[in-house]
Amino acid sequence: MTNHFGDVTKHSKMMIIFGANTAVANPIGFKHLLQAKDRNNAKLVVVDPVFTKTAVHADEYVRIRPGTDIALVYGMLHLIFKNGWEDKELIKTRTYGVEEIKAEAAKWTPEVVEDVTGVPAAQLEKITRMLATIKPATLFWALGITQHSVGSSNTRILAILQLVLGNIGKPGAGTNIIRGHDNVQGATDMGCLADTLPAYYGLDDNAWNHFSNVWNVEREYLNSRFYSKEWMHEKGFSLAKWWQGVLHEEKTYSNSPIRVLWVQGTGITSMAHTVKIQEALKKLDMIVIAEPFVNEVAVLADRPDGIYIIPASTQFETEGYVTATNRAMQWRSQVVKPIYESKEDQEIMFAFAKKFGFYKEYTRGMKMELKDHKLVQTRDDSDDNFVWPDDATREMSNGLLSIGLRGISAERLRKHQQNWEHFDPDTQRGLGGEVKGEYYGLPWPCWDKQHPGTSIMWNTDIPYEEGGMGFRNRFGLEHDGHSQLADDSFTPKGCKVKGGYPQITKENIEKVFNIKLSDKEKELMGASWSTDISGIILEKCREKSACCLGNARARMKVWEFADPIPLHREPIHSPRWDLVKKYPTWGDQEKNFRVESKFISEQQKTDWSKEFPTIISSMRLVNLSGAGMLERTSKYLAAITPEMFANVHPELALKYGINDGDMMWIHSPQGTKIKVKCVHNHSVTPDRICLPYNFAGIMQGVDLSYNYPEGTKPYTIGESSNTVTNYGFDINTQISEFNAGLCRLEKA
Ligand SMILES: Nc1nc2c(c(=O)[nH]1)N[C@H]1C(S)=C(S)[C@@H](COP(=O)(O)OP(=O)(O)OC[C@H]3O[C@@H](n4cnc5c(=O)[nH]c(N)nc54)[C@H](O)[C@@H]3O)O[C@H]1N2
Ligand SMILES: Nc1nc2c(c(=O)[nH]1)N[C@H]1C(S)=C(S)[C@@H](COP(=O)(O)OP(=O)(O)OC[C@H]3O[C@@H](n4cnc5c(=O)[nH]c(N)nc54)[C@H](O)[C@@H]3O)O[C@H]1N2
Ligand SMILES: [Mo]
Repeated sequence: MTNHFGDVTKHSKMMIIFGANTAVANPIGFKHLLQAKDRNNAKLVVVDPVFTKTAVHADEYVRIRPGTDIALVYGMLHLIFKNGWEDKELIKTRTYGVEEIKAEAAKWTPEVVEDVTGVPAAQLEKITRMLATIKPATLFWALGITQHSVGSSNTRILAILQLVLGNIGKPGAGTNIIRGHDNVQGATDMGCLADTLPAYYGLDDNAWNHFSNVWNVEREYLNSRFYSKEWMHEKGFSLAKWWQGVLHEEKTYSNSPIRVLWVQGTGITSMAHTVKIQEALKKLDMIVIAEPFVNEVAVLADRPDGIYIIPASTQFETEGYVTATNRAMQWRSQVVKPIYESKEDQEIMFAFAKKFGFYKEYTRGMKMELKDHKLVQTRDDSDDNFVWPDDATREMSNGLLSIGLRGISAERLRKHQQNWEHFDPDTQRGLGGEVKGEYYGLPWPCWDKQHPGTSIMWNTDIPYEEGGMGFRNRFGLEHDGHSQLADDSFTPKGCKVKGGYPQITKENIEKVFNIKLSDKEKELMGASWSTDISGIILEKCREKSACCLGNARARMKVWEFADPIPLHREPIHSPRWDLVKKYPTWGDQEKNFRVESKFISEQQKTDWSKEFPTIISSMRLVNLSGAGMLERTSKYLAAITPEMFANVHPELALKYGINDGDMMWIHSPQGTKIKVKCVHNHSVTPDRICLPYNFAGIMQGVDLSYNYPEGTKPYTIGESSNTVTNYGFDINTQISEFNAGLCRLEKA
């Protein structure tokens, strides 16, 4: 999120949601949108293929065909440029690449958009006028946007839309991506990703060297943890296709198949292709599950041995901070000590590290402190020489400069927890006492210990010391002969460097800031702001009221991507064969993370829609979460949705002779099937169905009840919708195409 929910309540006059069912998935967050309607008379537009509980509250509901948002947004941009509604000043002085966007938008007349997306031309005109003329306007998105083969292009076109309209860096505006799980923002920040080290540092030598410093372990030692040094720079297997690392059916880049799976905090049946997952689970030598609950991985595996379940305690039994959807950190206290024989997650990991002989190196980062601009080890390597979670929080502050965590500490975050009542709920600013002027939870970037946190990203109307910043300069100073820095006419408020300037490095700091470094400073300073552990660069930035990220142009064109500007491409399995030819997907990817990924060969193999005429997409249930194992063990939550089902328009269902409440088979193009209850429902049109993904325990009609250890079977089990999720992955992130695929119904 660039902004936050309180800001929406206070400032937004216009809200547009693409592909999020916030009323169900974030009921508390959604309350803020309803308040904005009440308090600011804000208008709400909801773009969704399904008439959801969120859409019920919309002033305008836009029913879009799944996977066609890029076409719709180009249609909006077409009208924006035609009517001169764009923010000309911002575009001219602070962005790059608009000409290509304009050229693409010119092709998307309302008639073409209507044909591709199903959205009537008159409605396109209406919502574009609303978004372009009511200010400030904020934009939300979630999984309806990301879970597509074009997911990353989808997210980019929405950011471009807000840039073109000047709805960025301002109260009530922004691009607000609503995150999912509790602390999912924190999990990605901490590096639970297959392609980066913590805080998005990447995997190159600079990144490894940085962490070798932060953790005080020799670079050689880090190298030695890998089969060979080259593997340090390779992306890992992603959660979406890890099973290919076991099965090696598609081309796979690893020197041996995966033999052991360690699962800690994911339900597995929540991932696409559960039949493949099941095959992989059977083939592994060993599976370890560290969980408060049994987790249906153990059930799906359908194997007599080689499964170990380690009892992990829940979040109520541990202490530390989590990061919310708006980048704010919340300190949480331990409510009870871990019960029975369960252990906190970090204790399980410490035990693992001890067993495998790297405990000393694993915990040393927590013993490092900054003294006179130098990171020094202040306690020896003996076992219990650190305080959890305080020292872990300091380790993050020492090292995770790329997202601006230098300003955080256990002490500061605890203070926020203890002073809730002193924060304004709308602006999230501390009104008095110890937290005066700070933003609740120190939303990152929180550059240094005096910084209040960044409430609204890219806000240039407030000075750096109050959370202001210009756009980041990250991709060089020039591209195709065009400067990537902001125009000289534009200076963020209070900044002592006039006009555009680059991100701050040791090499350019003297010139950009017009200062002279002492020899000592030169000796201590790291190469750039993100690796300068000494913090001297950040000190100089504070003196100049200048953000270390620079003052640059937001680029609309990502020249190193397969599509430098977002382009509409039909889903891998599209219901429109005529459009597949016109808007084909990408060529097959020989190496995507560690496996090949099929695109065009799968899309154009055959007209899939002949045999599989119905679109399939996902939804969430308010009573169940994720793979659902946790809530389905609650009698009361389970009773709300006692069995797995799919919403089907009566007209479609009756075509197959399926009555309301009948069981039916759903068949997928890859030859898998699930048996679920048919619920006649008018939220969907006759060309599409939607189904929850929160069930497991039945596979292709086979009840796996016998696999649950005694007394652990939840109150309800059912087919996992991911058994029929279609093949298809985003080209950059490898997220599965959960939200656009095809299927065929059959009466059971
Ligand atoms: N009760 C409950 N709450 C949850 C969760 C849960 O499992 N249960 N999960 C949490 C998690 S992990 C997450 S990530 C969030 C997710 O939160 P949301 O993304 O809001 O949840 P979904 O229900 O998947 O909503 C996605 C919407 O996108 C629509 N959609 C599908 N395809 C398209 C498309 O091509 N274009 C557009 N414009 N829309 C499309 C779908 O119809 C659906 O209404 O929810 C979180 N909250
Ligand atoms: N078809 C379809 N599939 C989807 C989606 C969709 O929309 N449609 N959404 C996708 C999205 S956005 C997400 S985020 C995933 C979610 O899917 P999962 O990541 O599988 O989500 P959960 O079921 O919440 O799994 C979390 C597991 O962690 C356990 N757990 C809870 N607390 C703790 C703890 O403190 N420690 C440990 N060790 N374990 C704990 C829970 O018991 C649970 O089994 O599903 C994805 N899959
Ligand atoms: Mo999620």
